[in-house]
Amino acid sequence: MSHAQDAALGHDAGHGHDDHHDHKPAFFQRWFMATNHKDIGALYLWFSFFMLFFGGLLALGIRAELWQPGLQFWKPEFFNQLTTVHALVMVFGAIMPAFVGLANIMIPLQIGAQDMAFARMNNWSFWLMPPAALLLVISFFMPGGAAAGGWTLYPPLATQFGIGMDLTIFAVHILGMSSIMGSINIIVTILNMRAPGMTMMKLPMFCWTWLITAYLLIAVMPVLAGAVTMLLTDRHFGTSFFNAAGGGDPVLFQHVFWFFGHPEVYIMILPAFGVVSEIIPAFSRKKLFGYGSMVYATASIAILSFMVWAHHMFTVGMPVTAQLFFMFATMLISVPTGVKVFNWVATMWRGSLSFETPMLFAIGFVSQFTFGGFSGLVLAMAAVDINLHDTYYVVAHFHYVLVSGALFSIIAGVYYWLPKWTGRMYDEKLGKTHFWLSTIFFNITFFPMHFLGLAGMPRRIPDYALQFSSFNEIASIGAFGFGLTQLLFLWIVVKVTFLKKGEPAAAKPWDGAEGLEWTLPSPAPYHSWDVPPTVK
Ligand code: HEM
Ligand SMILES: [Cu+2]
Repeated sequence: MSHAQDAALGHDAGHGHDDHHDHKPAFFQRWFMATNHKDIGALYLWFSFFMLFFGGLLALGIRAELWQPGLQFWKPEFFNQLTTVHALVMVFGAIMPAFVGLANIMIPLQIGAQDMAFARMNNWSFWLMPPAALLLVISFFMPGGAAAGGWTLYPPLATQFGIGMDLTIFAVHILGMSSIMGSINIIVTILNMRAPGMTMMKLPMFCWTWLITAYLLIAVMPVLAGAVTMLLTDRHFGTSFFNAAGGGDPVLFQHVFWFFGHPEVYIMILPAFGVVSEIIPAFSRKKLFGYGSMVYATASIAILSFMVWAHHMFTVGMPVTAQLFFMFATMLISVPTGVKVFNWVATMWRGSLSFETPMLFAIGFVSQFTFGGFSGLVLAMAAVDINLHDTYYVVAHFHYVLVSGALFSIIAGVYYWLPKWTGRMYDEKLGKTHFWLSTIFFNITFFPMHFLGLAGMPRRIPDYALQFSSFNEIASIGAFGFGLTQLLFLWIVVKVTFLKKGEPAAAKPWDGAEGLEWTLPSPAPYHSWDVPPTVK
């Protein structure tokens, strides 16, 4: 049958896709010149998986050193490089690209579009990432080593550091370009390429959260680019933005950085909200409670995130009125966040719940992310933060948000949509084992850090006083357990993706799932929607 005939007749989701119809480009074209949204999404996801393991290895380097007081493995300056590159790799290499990968695969499937709006730019967005990652990795081998000022790159250290800092600045520029192009693609796709009948208020929650996130990215990535460019000119071109000796001010850097940095943490959590808002209704067999309020809450969080940056700077010596403003503005974010948590719980309320792996990770997300939110609320209180600033309490707080928050939701999304991507069901027993081991080891790693912080252990140090020993030992055991557990995840994914083991998946493997993506066969055909669906 010719393409024209096929299109004229239309074809329903049930009929088989013969090779001629579903033809894919040859290997090199397919993977190195990719324009297909699902292929690019897969590249993003595998890239981020690889970076997760690399960043994880660096974290284990940190936890190995902190196993005991005293210096065991690393020189202090190398320890600082480990924390810095671990964080940069996790934030820019693992979490953000994983969400972009999910967006690439799922947004066209969910809105009934054939592909992303700018398919070739999409290829460029992806292929900027590996060279940027390479810059971060090779910076370890430069004289002076990799950047060591923490992921915040604060001056004066960042202006005085060796050439590794220049490579880091370059990497940040490239990653920012990639993010902005990816965001433009997502915004244009969602606004212009929805299937007939899909009004904005029928948009799946995952698309809504990504649309809002994309605007955040476009707003703040240039701010980060500006901050690191000013660092670069201070370092090499005789300016003194941040150099007190030349009339500059290091605190200016903190303002510019955190005007980017705080929204950045919402960039890593809003898409997570979207993923769990898809999964919880599916496994509760109910519609998402309060869809409209979820949309408005997400938008409110995004807007408020621009007004709270100085809660990272309570200790720089700001006027008490400014402290009060930033304290209350920060606390205000708990209102829309509370709306979201309430709605997830209300969705589960009296639902017919079942606890397959995606649901376990989604519930793990809601409970532990909420816990991380509460410790954030504690830090929002200026008077308390002055005591807890730069202690392990902060490290505990942000890992509850980033690991049991962002990372758990990504894992939940991978399990939820894996049957749609591969056409096979993953091993449910192994999936559940993965969930329980991850949850247990995660809490063993990061829960004791609250106590360490409250007792005064500073962050970013390779050595500590004797009284912190036992909790550090527990945290290190947990970290190695968590790392090993993720190898199980790798195995589960490899099994269905490459070894093609597992039951064939139905078009809609989860009976409570809703959305256009489930009307396509599993695996989804190479060209997503030859005939646009109509949404009633
Ligand atoms: C998966 C997502 C993760 C993200 C996004 C993430 C992010 C971060 C960030 C932003 C920092 C701050 C570094 C700095 O202050 O300069 C950091 C530090 C750290 N992370 Fe992670 N991390 C992740 C996973 C892990 C895991 C699984 C472990 C377990 C071993 C871990 C252990 C640490 C440690 C020990 C520090 C050092 C804290 C310090 O003293 O500054 N991280 N991470
Ligand atoms: Cu913040």
